[in-house]
Amino acid sequence: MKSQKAIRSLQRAGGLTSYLEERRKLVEKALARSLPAASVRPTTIHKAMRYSLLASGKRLRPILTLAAAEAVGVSAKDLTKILPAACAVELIHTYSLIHDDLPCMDDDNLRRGRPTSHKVFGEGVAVLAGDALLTRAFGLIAEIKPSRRYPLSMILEETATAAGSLQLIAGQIADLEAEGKKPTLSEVRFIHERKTAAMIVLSLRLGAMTANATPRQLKALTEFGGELGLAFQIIDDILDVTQSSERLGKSAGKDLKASKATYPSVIGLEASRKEANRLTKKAHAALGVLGSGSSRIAQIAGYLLGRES
Ligand code: GRG
Repeated sequence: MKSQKAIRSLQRAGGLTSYLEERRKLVEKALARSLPAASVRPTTIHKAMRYSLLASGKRLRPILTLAAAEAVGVSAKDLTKILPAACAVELIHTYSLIHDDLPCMDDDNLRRGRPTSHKVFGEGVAVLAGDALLTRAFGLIAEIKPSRRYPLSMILEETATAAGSLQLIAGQIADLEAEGKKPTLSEVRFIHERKTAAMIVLSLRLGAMTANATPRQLKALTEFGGELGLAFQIIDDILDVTQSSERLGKSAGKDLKASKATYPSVIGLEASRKEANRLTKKAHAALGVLGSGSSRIAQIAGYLLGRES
């Protein structure tokens, strides 16, 4: 695997750091506009929604939505039309984090460097803030101006499937049921593909579909997302073991304590690193048909492999 130093110099060379920062700012502004102001009644729910959504997330998913659109030809100045889709995936992701942190699920105190929603607002409000973010996400989907090839009904159906009982919730329930057991590698993979990769695939597909990608381009980005999503979760598993809570902005070492289904617990740290590396290479290979348009998205995959938080 490339050294951290080599990865960082690669990023600097390609201007990835400033690209990510610019896209993050664009997303942050759109997210702030996507919800009612904290002063709108009932203020508690809007404060709670904004508290979790506007905390310091990496914004990986919405950035991937924008980057997928760029990879199939949308120019930087036209990205505003992709923002409703980008924000929708971030709202769904944030809802899932709030609910995952609840005492009846992972029971966590720290998220995005802050006390979790239920610690600040109480469990009832945290449940409702998650519900309201998920619901608002579908409101944002309705704001998408669909492209010629992909009607809004298709975008809606894909979003509902990725967030529903066959994908995100399937992964979460399998994760809950695997706790304290000794899952096989294929069971861990089942969880990771649904809990994490499905939302990453959705992020890319929404960007590509809104940008009228050709079927070949959409297929390539879908394959890329599947490999990247799994690699991303394996890295997340590794960081849980190797990094501090301070660095991650969430409780580190929890997977081991809660006997969670993770790659390191099944195949060990070194084999997990190798697997994340292998999947990232496969992800890069999937981008072949996109040509030079995909260079940014390929860089993002390399960056995620080398991330430390
Ligand atoms: C409650 C329906 C439901 C699902 C929960 C999101 C989730 C599923 C569980 C949270 C714990 C976890 C390990 C999820 C896998 C996805 C993941 C790595 C989330 C963290 O994503 P980042 O690192 O977080 O992109 P930020 O805060 O930067 O957005």
